[in-house]
Amino acid sequence: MRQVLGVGSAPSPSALFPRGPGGGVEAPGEAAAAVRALSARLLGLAADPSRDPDPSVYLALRLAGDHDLRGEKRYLARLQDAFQHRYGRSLQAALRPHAAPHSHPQQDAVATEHTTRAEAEWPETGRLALYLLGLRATCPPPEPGPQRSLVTWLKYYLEEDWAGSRQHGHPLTSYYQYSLGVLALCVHRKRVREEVIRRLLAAEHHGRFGHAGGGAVDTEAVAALAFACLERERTVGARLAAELRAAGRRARRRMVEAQGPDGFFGNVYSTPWAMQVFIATDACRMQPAYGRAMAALLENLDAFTTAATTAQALPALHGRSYLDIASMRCREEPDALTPLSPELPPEVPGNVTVRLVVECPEPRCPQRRLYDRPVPAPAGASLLDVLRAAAVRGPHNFTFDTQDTPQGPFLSRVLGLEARQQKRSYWQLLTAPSTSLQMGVADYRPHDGETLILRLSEW
Ligand code: B12
Repeated sequence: MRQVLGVGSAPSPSALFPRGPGGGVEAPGEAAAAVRALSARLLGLAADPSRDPDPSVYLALRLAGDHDLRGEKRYLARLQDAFQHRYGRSLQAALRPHAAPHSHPQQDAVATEHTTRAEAEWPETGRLALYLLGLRATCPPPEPGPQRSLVTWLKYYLEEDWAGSRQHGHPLTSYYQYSLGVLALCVHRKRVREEVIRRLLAAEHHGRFGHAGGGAVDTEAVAALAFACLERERTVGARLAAELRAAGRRARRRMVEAQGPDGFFGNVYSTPWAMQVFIATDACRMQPAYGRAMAALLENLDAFTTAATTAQALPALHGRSYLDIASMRCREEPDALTPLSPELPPEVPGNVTVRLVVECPEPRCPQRRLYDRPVPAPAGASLLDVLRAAAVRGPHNFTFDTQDTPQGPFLSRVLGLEARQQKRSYWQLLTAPSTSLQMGVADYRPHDGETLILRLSEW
């Protein structure tokens, strides 16, 4: 045992895994062992130096029941390296005209003459918010000095997002990132402007969290966590606090109504976020839907194969929410977790043939269907392998590009057509006739005879 940060006393297994009326929950001992193994696998992924450090991974390690304190320290150092390099400079210096390479010229009258918003740096509200949440979960707490400039940057990004939402009807990033920004400032006990909060309340009220790529439950849940934090930290007046409480209640009600027969709130990946809302608002024991969701999650732990999805699932599986970070104290914690190496997918003999279709709607593409070919690939291949196979196959000239993100490779360009964040277009992945995939290109493994559609969509 060493001095680290703890979140009150560890919840008992029966509190973590309550039995819903649907029953079917594993014995708490078995479930706890499975969750511990998932934490050990994430630790194994975190130890791989070829992966960029991701603040969500650090948060999941910090919110777990058991730790590898030296491993966590190493991971924090890698994170600090990445973020301090980027945000170590003061915002004022970066806003000075021509303060290239990472200036925010749109904020400066002189610079605006020379630079359009499209050229300017895009806010990183979500990533910075997650990093600040991670720093708050560190023990002993890091120096306050550098943190101040990070908070200033986050406030600035949130203002950019807020201004964007007034101008375009949605934040420049997304309501998911906007909510993370509000949550992180709240956990750091920094005041958030009432208008910024009200924008999020209005989006909740008017049901603006959904988009074609799914993710509505995830966004709704992060917003509800932000509301719960603001209310709990008492940084807002009584009237706003009452509105936030009501919004939180509505969000929980919608989640319960949206729970499918499979027990998930949305899908398997959004369910842990929704569960965090019940944990943060102390509503788990009262709510049979929570027990059903936990049971469903425990039965589907093998869905969590990537570091990003595992990191998002673990806090709820440990009975914790991001709000717990606000009340963390340095205390003794177990230090016996050892990393598990990631399992390689089993080799499958034989071949499959997948039909690959590329669609781009009018008016951008009068032709609509740009590609439609069978592509042979080894059995067990990922969609990314299929795209690679199509690209080397000629003579039909299939081309594509991906961008690395913490969630894995994001398909950004197909047949020379680029999806643009600023225009809110993206290459949607579907299986015929029209089911949107719940995984990215690197993780989805198509079966023989399946038709996969890459469709340029808007969200
Ligand atoms: C907003 C969002 C989107 C937006 C992102 C654009 C934007 N500018 O914000 C759009 C609509 C484009 C999108 C697309 C997709 N998404 Co999405 N998305 C989200 C959401 C709600 C928030 C992501 C975020 O902002 N995170 C915070 C920032 C700080 O973290 P980040 O990692 O830097 O975020 C970037 C990447 O994650 C990337 N991204 C977003 N989604 C996905 C999905 C994959 C597979 C990859 C590799 C990258 C990626 O865009 C983010 C913003 O730049 C998450 C919810 C969640 N629980 O994470 C789902 C989520 C990540 N998406 C998901 C999915 C399945 C997809 C799609 C594959 C859907 C589809 N069938 O086409 C596509 C990606 C296809 C492709 N071209 O490769 C799943 C991933 C599950 C998994 N197994 O990994 C999630 C978890 C939703 C869910 N509950 O199912 N998404």
